[in-house]
Amino acid sequence: MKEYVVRNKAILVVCLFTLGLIACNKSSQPKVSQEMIDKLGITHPDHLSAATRRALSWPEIGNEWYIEYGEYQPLKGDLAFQQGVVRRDPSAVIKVDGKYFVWYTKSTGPTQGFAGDIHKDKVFPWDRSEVWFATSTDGWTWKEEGVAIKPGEAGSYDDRSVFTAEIMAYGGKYYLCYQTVKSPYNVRVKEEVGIAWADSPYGPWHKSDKPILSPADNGIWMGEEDNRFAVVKKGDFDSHKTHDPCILPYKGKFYLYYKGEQMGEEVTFGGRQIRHGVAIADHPLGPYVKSPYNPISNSGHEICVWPYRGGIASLITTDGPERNTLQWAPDGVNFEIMGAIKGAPHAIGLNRELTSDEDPVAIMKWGLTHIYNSWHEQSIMRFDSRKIREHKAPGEKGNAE
Ligand code: AAL
Repeated sequence: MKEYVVRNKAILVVCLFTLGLIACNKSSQPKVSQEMIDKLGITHPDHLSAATRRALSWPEIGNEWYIEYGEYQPLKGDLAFQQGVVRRDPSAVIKVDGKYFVWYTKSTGPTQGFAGDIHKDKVFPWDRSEVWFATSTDGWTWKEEGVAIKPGEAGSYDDRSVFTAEIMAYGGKYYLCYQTVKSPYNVRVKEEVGIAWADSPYGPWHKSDKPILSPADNGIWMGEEDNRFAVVKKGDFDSHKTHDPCILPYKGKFYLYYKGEQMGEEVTFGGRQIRHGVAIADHPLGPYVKSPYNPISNSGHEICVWPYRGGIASLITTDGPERNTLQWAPDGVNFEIMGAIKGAPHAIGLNRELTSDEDPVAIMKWGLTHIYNSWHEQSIMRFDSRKIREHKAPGEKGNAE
């Protein structure tokens, strides 16, 4: 009798184990509808590859976030390429009283790097720069209007260079945020964000007397040599530099999106270790408080964000495993990949007039970008894009849509 009970117990255990395995297997096997089997062309629904499992977990198979950029076109008038001049990092384009406005980094003279005398030289194309602005009636021919923001007095936080500006028109006022560097511009210098405001896009601009955003202060350099890769502790994703600021009014607050650079930066996934963060304020001028969810991207470079359907969309370029994707965060913080692109213009200045809740990428129809003509000269160009609608041989009938 005892033996019988033991044997039965053993059988029961084996049965439960087997059932468990089947249940486990079943639960990790996504339920596949006949419609999906047909749409995705799955041959054996009981043998799903890792790629097919991923495809089945996509929220929906759509095409609306997919675009292709055309060849960049040179601008005309004062923003056409000019020898010996750097014009780069265009802000968003905004329209005021029938005229387009853009702000950008401007500097002149050769870029000498860090090998010489950093107290005299221009170390980067954006060193010893000012923020200038231009206007246009058609977005092609531009008139340079003059300087908007100059570096501050010696000793101030922005005494060396001001650059990479973004514009926000809000409540009848204009806000320019931009990167700042304090002298001397060495490799380890920490870069901050400044802001200025005006009643008219023509200025005059009032600058804040202190930065509105600074790098996290929790990395530790190793040694005294001016070397940004040598660290005892790397610190937060933005422990070295806060770059590419862009403020959007959002949910009754102001969201300052930015790119972080980290002390002891590594090369990962074939690119620089670059991630984005956001800092939030109740007033356009701050104080801005960094989100506890930072970093909010694992890839990217220059910030390119726009409102879409109650959330914020973001173009992620250049660095990290998710480069060349379009992402969307319904809450402005938690971004998911919505689409991928073959390649993207750098440092995009979005045409805010094209913002649409109907079409997530309408804003990409045209805008501004920059190219490197050389290390010493850069110029602003115009980009355009189109949706990928069909793939047909010449003369082929039918429509994929
Ligand atoms: C750009 C931007 C910032 C950097 C430099 C000028 O790509 O990320 O603006 O500081 O390069």
